[in-house]
Amino acid sequence: MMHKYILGVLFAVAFGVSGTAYAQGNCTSMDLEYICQNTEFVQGVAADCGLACLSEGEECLEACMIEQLELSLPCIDCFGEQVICVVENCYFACAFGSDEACAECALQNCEAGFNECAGIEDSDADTWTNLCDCNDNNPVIYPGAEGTGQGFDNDCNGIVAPNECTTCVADMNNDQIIGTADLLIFLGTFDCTDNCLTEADFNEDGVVGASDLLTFLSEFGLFCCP
Ligand SMILES: [Ca+2]
Ligand SMILES: [Ca+2]
Ligand SMILES: [Ca+2]
Ligand SMILES: [Ca+2]
Repeated sequence: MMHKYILGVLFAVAFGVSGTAYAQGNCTSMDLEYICQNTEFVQGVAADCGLACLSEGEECLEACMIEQLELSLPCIDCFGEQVICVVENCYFACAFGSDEACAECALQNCEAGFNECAGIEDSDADTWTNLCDCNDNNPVIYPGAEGTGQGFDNDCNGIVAPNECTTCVADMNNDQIIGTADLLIFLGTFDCTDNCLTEADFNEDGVVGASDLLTFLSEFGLFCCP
């Protein structure tokens, strides 16, 4: 009984940590990552296809883009809507004005709608949208961020630097990450009152119980210093 409940709570927490990467709009988190890695290329293809399909409409544009980009169709639909928006609102600026005038007009009229369609947002207001912010729910995590020693990959480079890791007590398997493998080891000792695995008895009161669980949860998902 107890184990089942605890397991549910822990997996809800585990899912919540990884679940933050899922986008709400038409573009999947894989789409957003692709756009982040290939921003200029994607913009160039969208502009070229938009121009090539100016008189032919949305289907032409989608076919043109899907041929060249590794994006899902719902995500490409957002680019189609954006081109229609630009044609409707910025035809004169883009057909007869400078590139800057066209871009400025598109930014003012069509950027917000595109971001909403694609699910692009900056939830933690650190100026990096979820396109490239590897954690858009934490303002000390974004590309190029300084290490804060809290166990996060602050600068989103996939490497945990000495100024990013933290001191952990719950790294049961000693792999410098608090994850589901540690969770399983911890659960194996939960409710133990006799001869408990001492590593899981974080507060050293002889019982692996609720307060140890809270300690475990507070470290879940963190990167630990060696
Ligand atoms: Ca952000
Ligand atoms: Ca962030
Ligand atoms: Ca890093
Ligand atoms: Ca571990």
